[in-house]
Amino acid sequence: MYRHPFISRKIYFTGIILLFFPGTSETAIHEITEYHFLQRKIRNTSDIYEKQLSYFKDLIIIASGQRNSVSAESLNQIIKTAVKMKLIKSFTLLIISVISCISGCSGKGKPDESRQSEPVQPLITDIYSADPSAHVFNGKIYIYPSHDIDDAEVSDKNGSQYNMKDYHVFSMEKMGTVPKDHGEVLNIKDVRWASQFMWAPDAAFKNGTYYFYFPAHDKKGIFRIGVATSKNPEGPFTPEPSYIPGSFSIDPAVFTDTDGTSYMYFGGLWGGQMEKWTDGRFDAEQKEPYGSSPALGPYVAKMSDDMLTFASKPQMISILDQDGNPITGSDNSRRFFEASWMHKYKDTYYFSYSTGDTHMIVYATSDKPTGPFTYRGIVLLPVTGWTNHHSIVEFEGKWYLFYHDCTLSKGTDHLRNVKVTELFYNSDGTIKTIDPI
Ligand code: FUB
Repeated sequence: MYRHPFISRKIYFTGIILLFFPGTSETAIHEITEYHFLQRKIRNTSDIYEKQLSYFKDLIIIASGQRNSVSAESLNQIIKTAVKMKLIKSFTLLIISVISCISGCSGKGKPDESRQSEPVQPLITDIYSADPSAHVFNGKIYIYPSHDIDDAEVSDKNGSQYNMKDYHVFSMEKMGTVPKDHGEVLNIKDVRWASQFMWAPDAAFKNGTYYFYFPAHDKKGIFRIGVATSKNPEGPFTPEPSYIPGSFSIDPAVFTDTDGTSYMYFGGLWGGQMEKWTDGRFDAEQKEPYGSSPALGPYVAKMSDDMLTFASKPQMISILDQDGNPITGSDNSRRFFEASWMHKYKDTYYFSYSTGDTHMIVYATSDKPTGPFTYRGIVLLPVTGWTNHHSIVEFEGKWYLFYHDCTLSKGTDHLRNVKVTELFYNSDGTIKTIDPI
């Protein structure tokens, strides 16, 4: 391709982006050019295919987020076609640009995205906080987040840098007010069975008691899920002497259906260890399926009436594509990774989750709480930081997405802050994708 000798590569590249994306913001241009140059750097490494594929997906997400013109389904179609055609090298941006432009210019883009007009500010600022599980109890919003700390001796793919040791609870009387920090409600030193890593928690209410669910490593370094109780939603919580029998992995989310039955959804790959469990046995060497094999998890179990144990053996939930085929292990932009959440909207069950290494919150729906679920689209595009984790709650007639990013720490992955933004549905029940800018 001809390039004027006096124009630097970055300016030249920026020019191409602006040509195809006239409205693209400075930040997006920066991100896209960074990805472009990163891709050039990795060209000589041995796992070039994997890296380029993941680069390609990220690039499409950024481009579509900016253009508001490519739906979730077409994203996956583009990825599949590009992979088949091996078009994942030098012309990626051009391809994306042309597809996005044609789709946008012809007005075929779906009105399924809600763009924030200005950046959402961190909601909790007195401590670092993440993985917010929000619930409405007694007419107030209660937030049960992880409490991030800067105690990272090691930083690795298994998330050893997320070395959290306690939990705080927050409440808000009204949306738009500063959440009240109720202080520490549970500390790892008071949990007999746990050794480290107090990750994403959740809470539930039944028969006059509040239940606080949390994952942590047991003394053997295996993730289990514990429960602690209180008479008040703001805690403090008293832990049970042992973890929930039969529990494993991370990110519990407890949903109580309109008939009063409660279910726990849970699981997470890599550091979350879900792939290491087969038939109730832990095997440290097990890896998640790749290629065309169905992806793993999440798991669901019915809770007993006292909410302290599972009333049924955890079952793996199926997440299917629009044709009824299971989402596959290599479909990284749609397969389950971690961060389960369940909510019900107009009699439909919405299971939402993080795609992990593609950094999105996506969702699938069903007419039953245990599935099978059909993949429907993206709830939240990637935020600043590696992890993406959320909850969805209705409060005073509006729906809200609680999530986190790394704004306060200026991008440190394990020092996150909770945010909230309104969530909207389309008339067909699909969720408008949120672009966090
Ligand atoms: O906060 C630790 C872990 O990071 C959570 O359990 C995951 O969902 C991810 O957000």
